[in-house]
Amino acid sequence: NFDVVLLGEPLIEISTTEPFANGTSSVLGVSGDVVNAGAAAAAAGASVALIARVSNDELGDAVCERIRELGIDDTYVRRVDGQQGVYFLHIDPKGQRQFSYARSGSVGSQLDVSDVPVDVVESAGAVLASGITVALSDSARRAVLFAARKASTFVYDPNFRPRLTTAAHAADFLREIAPQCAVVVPSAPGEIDALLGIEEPLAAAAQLRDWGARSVAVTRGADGVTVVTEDGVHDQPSVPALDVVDQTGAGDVFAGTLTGRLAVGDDLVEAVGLAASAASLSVGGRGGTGLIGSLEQVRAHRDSVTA
Ligand code: KDG
Repeated sequence: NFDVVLLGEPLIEISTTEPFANGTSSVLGVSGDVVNAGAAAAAAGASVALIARVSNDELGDAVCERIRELGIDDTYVRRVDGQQGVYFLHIDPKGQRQFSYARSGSVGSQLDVSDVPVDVVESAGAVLASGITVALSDSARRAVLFAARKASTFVYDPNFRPRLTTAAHAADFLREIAPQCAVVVPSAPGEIDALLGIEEPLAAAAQLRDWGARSVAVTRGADGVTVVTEDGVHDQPSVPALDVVDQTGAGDVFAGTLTGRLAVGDDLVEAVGLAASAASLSVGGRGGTGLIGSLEQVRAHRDSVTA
């Protein structure tokens, strides 16, 4: 049994601090929201397995090696012939980011229900997926819905990417999946506005709970996290970052830490506190998995900045 099971597409990450141009030098990494989140869940003390498709070539070998190094079990990563998904990331000196994808038709986007081992999903402490996976293809969307229905605790991060899907599609799916969700982790103000037409975190949480989600944790950047459960509202203050190198993956680290801690028995408020600290630490490293703090580091960071 795994504490956490994730579904999604691992990506090769090519990052550069110079504008995209002929001759620009770059660093090759392995990322993708699901890898960032899985790494954070593993670092938070959970056993983690990934359900995905990765190319059956040298790039795929590098992806699998890195996944294992991050503490993620790759037993359910299928190696298939075809093209490995890639994304390009430009980080400018002000921390602004530009993404460009080379992933349409990739092997990862062809994830489908046949990739989902029912017993592994049913026995997992928690299952996590994001709107990025849903946006990849119809078959990937069906795989997420299937896994959510089998999971005892399902966490969903809308992770809206206008380059991958429309707000209307993402919003329709959010409504469809809400009744399966133990926790939804949207971000404010941009994402809740785009998907729900609501800018106010409490109103957005109320809408999602109305659609059937059990709890909602709305992340609000430097303003903290608004957590709404059947027991009421909790305002989690933000954990200030000491060093901002690259914000890529901070949301994924939040979702992964939260899911990992829920799966090992924390309550939602405790899990959210650690998740906020892990996300704040993560922006100190370059790329999606550049700085994934251990549980000790995450606890120490939370205690040092909130003391
Ligand atoms: O959140 C960071 C992700 O955007 C990055 O890892 C790339 O998975 C990625 C995506 O699909 O945008």
